[in-house]
Amino acid sequence: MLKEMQDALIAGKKPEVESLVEQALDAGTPAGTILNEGLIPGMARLGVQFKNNEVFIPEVLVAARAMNAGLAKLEPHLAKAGVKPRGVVVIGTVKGDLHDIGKNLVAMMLRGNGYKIVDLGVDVAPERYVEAARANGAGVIALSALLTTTMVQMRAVVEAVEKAGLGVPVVIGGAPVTREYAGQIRAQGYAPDAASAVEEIGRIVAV
Ligand code: B12
Repeated sequence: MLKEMQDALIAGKKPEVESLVEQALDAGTPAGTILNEGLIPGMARLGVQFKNNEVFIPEVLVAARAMNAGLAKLEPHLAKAGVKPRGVVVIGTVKGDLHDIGKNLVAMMLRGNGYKIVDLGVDVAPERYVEAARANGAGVIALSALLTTTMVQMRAVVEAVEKAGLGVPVVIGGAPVTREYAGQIRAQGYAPDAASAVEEIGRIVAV
């Protein structure tokens, strides 16, 4: 069923992805397995095809919609029951960047672990992070970037936060981003995937 889910995802068949996720849940498959062995490998396979020019932006967009719909079905099952509120995280994809699947996944995992999420969406300018963090009393600002050309925007956000004297830690992630880069731009945290994002943010807010 998970292989079928990958194929449906790659083909951008949103209703089929949704129904396969539901079927897998009904059959007792853990939400984490559906995510890590169904949806994410499907997106990874599509990524290879995209890189090799076997599929193009329209197909990838349709697949991304199917992915987000599948994630939405999984969300209640990824959430842990009875977790206490653990603070506010302002999250968004940086300016110039429209990739939102990884950001949505991180937001979802954080929500499932008791954080209140203020999701600013994609293409978010530095000052909007600052405003939202201030307005919502955020404990962390989380930034996503998927392009080598937009990851430089992360530095602009760190600088805007410093300039505003907010004192809110910034955590970054996304495929081209590394811990080393986080150090270079004075971001306080980095994580390579959504599960470690929860750990990293937990570590930072506990300090
Ligand atoms: C889907 C996709 C698109 C879709 C996005 C749809 C959407 N709603 O998101 C569309 C079609 C719009 C798109 C467009 C483009 N894309 Co694109 N896209 C992808 C693709 C295939 C998958 C990305 C994805 O969703 N992965 C799945 C998620 C789950 O993984 P993830 O995002 O990495 O997130 C995980 C971690 O990184 C981390 N994480 C992510 N964010 C955060 C944040 C925090 C705080 C933390 C802690 C962790 C964290 O946790 C996540 C979960 O584990 C990748 C290929 C790839 N292999 O990554 C190319 C890719 C990212 N795109 C690429 C390119 C070049 C483009 C375009 C420039 C193409 C063009 N010529 O126009 C445009 C740019 C548009 C723009 N301005 O943003 C390149 C980037 C190359 C580079 N290094 O700069 C890639 C790598 C493809 C390639 N090999 O060429 N793309």
